Amino acid sequence: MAVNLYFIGTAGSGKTTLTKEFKLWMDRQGYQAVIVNLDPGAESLPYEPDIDIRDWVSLSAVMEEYGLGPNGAQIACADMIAMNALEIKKVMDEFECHYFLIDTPGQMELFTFRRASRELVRTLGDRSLITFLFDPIISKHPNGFVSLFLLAGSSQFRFDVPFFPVISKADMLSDKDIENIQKWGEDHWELDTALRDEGTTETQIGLELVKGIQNLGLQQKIPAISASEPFGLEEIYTAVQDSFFGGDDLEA
Ligand SMILES: Nc1nc2c(ncn2[C@@H]2O[C@H](COP(=O)(O)OP(=O)(O)OP(=O)(O)O)[C@@H](O)[C@H]2O)c(=O)[nH]1
Ligand SMILES: [Mg+2]
Repeated sequence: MAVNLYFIGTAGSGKTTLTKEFKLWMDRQGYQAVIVNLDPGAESLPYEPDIDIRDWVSLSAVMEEYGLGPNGAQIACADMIAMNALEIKKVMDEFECHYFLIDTPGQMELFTFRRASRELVRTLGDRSLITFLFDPIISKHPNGFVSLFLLAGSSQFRFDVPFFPVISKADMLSDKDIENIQKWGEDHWELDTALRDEGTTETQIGLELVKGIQNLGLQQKIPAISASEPFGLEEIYTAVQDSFFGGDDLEA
């Protein structure tokens, strides 16, 4: 049974590029991966999807047919995608592969916060893992990091599947930035101190939120990866293998 590996993150965080590069990485290791595009609004993609949601639901067609603007149409599309879940699953079952790499819509709330998406993830397979991409530019300030951490936490809360955060596009960050973000992810005292040092008017709210993060036990190591260099992609593979196969490698 294949693994369904979803890439989610805020707009422009690098989901599509990572989907493409992770597929190339898997090809190089001799593992079989199939790309599924779940973004009905994608205009051009840097990869050729093996399964493409636009064959069932297209944003531009929904806008035209129902006279909706782009946001209203995205919401309609999210529900239509879920209604087509069994059909999509049937097509996925025709492929023999180790992983399905699933690229998700730019506006992540359409995927993450729609009830239909939870059903979709369930229908598409029993072995699912979500990789949450932390945008590097937002993450490098304590304030932005707390906001993204909470977004990651609330996404995790929406799906009952293993969840694996990564700092994406880490080639855009200095070693010091990466070190800071990783410290904040693992140690709430470090984050607390960084927020106080940043000293914005929202510091008090941030400190309360950090307490929440601590109480929920959300702290964890956040590996730094880059799709363009590329580096760190094997960390995602290792997380998947640890979650589902006790850390054993796939048979190439
Ligand atoms: N430096 C750098 N740039 C990257 C990397 N990955 C993606 N990008 C760039 O970031 C921009 C957004 O990348 P996408 O892969 O389209 O991001 P996305 O999350 O799929 O975007 P939406 O679907 O529109 O939300 C593009 O200009 C990419 O070339 C990376 O690892 N490093
Ligand atoms: Mg994209």
